[in-house]
Amino acid sequence: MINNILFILITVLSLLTISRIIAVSNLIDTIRGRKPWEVTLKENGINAFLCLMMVFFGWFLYFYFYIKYVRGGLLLPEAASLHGKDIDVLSDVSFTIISVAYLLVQPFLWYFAFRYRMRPEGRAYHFAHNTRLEMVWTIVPAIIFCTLIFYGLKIWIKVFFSETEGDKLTVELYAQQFSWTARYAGSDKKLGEANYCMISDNNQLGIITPETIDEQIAKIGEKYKAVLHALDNFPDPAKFKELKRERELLTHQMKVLSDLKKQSAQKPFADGQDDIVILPAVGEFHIPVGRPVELKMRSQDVIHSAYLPHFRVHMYCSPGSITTFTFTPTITTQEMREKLAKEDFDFLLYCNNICGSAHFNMQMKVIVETEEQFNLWLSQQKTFSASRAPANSVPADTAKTSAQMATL
Ligand SMILES: [Cu+2]
Repeated sequence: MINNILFILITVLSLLTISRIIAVSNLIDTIRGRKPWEVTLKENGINAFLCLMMVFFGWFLYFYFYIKYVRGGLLLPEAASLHGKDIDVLSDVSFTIISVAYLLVQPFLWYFAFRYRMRPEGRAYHFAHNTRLEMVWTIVPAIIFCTLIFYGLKIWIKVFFSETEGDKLTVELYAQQFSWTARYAGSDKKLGEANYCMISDNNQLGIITPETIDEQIAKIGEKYKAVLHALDNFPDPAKFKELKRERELLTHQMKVLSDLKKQSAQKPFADGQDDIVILPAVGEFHIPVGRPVELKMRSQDVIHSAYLPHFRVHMYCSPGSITTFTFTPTITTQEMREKLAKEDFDFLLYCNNICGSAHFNMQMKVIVETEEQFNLWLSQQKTFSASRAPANSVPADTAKTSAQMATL
């Protein structure tokens, strides 16, 4: 806070100082009998020389950053997915065209500013327009940009719409402040449905199964009763509003749960029972090499962004919708460790959208391994139903509470 105030103060004082210096120099010009807007030939010469120097300054900056970042390997790491190579070629082509245009065009820009500076012998030639010249500088960049856009579009279509060969693996990535949870479909190869009203301490993803519906109705019913009790016992006015708001939210939640309960009479909600949930505490999720992996992304709270730089995967995770990205890993973690001669190397999943105070630490390891290793790892994980603590016995009045809520 103090730093911010100091920064604002220094900026304001600096601006005031500059405006005073300009006022004083104008005053000196007036005393010397010179108009403030008059520019001498000497000043013009200095400006023109500085313009010429900008050519070398621009080139120096370009090559300095090129050596530091591009040659220094500070850009994207080696691509470890099938489509990653295409993305890299697209990026290299764009970068080359931009570099050539910059290195060739900007010297002309600054040179002309220098060449045609004001001089006593010279008088500017009035040059209104030249149709041929204007057509050239419109059509040439248009062709280059259209080529780049269509080339990019072609790769984008290939990445998002190409038919994935073979049996793809679906993994759900669930983002929340500030961790990732992964979920795999069980032997039925179907991810169970989920709903935010079903989220509880032992069902972080809100997976819907007949058991979780009953358990959640019981839990919310208890909470609702506690809030009603607190409201009936004349809480202090400050808390009254808060309690009323909570009652509203619980009523809504109970209504959603009652609807789910009604739906469960028609459909079994059985897909989620054998799902495998990898909680944030595990810190890593596994995928097989050479097999298409379909990521289905959800968010619990704010907009996050799943970023897997080695696989050239980047996709927003927004609350209320599911986003997907399919890619095929081509290098296992072990192979990459050997390539880089780094025993502790790991592929990482990051959050690439500033989502709060611990955003910087929102990451999870991705272990890429052979199909056999992956199948072995998956077979060692517990299913959703098995991993939950023994369900609390559902109170006898659950059905009654649910029926009461349904009428609200
Ligand atoms: Cu995030």
